[in-house]
Amino acid sequence: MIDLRSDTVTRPGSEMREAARDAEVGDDVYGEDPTVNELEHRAAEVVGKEAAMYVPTGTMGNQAAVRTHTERGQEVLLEYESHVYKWEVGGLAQLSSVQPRTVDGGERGVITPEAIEDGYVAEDVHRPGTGLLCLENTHNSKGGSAIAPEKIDAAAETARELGFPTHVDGARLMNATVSLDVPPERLVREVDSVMFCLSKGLGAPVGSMLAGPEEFVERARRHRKLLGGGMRQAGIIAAPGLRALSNRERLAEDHENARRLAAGLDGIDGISARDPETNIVLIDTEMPATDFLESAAEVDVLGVPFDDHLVRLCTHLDVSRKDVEAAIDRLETALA
Ligand code: TLP
Repeated sequence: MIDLRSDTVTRPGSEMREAARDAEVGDDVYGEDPTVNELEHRAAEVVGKEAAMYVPTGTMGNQAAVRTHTERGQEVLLEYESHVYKWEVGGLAQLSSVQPRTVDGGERGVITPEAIEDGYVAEDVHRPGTGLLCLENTHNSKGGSAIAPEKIDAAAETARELGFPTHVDGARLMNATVSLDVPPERLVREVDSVMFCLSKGLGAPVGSMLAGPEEFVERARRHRKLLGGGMRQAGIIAAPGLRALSNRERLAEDHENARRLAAGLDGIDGISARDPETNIVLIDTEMPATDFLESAAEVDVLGVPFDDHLVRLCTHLDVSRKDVEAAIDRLETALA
């Protein structure tokens, strides 16, 4: 089976399993798990923020960030296909009682200063006020577009001038840094907080980090507890996370494989592949996406539907160049 559904499907290798087995642990709700503490320290360094907090999922990291940044009833500005808005079970409403105001970020999901100024709502006796700007990098629904630091800076600076903070959903931030050849701390220099996942292309079995100023992270810890994310001997899962932090450079391989996959598939009748910037390949299909995926599954290739005629394929740690070549051949045969 060549599983291209997501970069979340990777399985921990023996090094990660050994790290989990040998991890020093303590009760993390008391702040006493040395492995979690080390991971939080290292993660904060990687993104150039004062502090970081370990969370079990990216969703929890984003939702804890929204809850920590906002007050009930405020508006949150974000892209209409962003994960925080589209794929987190309406968490904005359910968990933070905020209302989203969506912005069209175009083909690559970039939110411009003009869009922020347009979407901004000043608080008064009638209006709730804008409490937060959320950006996404790479942008999943837009095919893993890697958004340049200048664009992130411009958005965050506009938000700051208007008086509200910026959070980056950087589930695949490390893919963006590798693709743009910019260090992670530069990419999030002007934003207030960032969430990034260890469990996607970096290959950890579980876990994400939420980073920002010390005071913000301390308040976010209360919301993590509220959301059920206060874990105990979490060093067992944080240890593979520490290993995952060293997997950043190898993401270039996934990007290279994605480019090869797109080029190979683009020649096939009935489908066209968009040029990938990172590890996500979007395929436009003449037939319904679900029919395409059924034919693909018959030849042991898996992907996910992103729209009626749009399929997403993801390269990752467990997909080799040989797998990519095999996927191209098999799909060509299946569609013939
Ligand atoms: N995305 C998953 C699905 O939920 C769609 C995937 O397979 O891509 N932000 C972004 C940009 C994400 O893509 C995801 C996961 C998350 C946040 C949430 O992370 P988890 O799954 O750890 O809650």
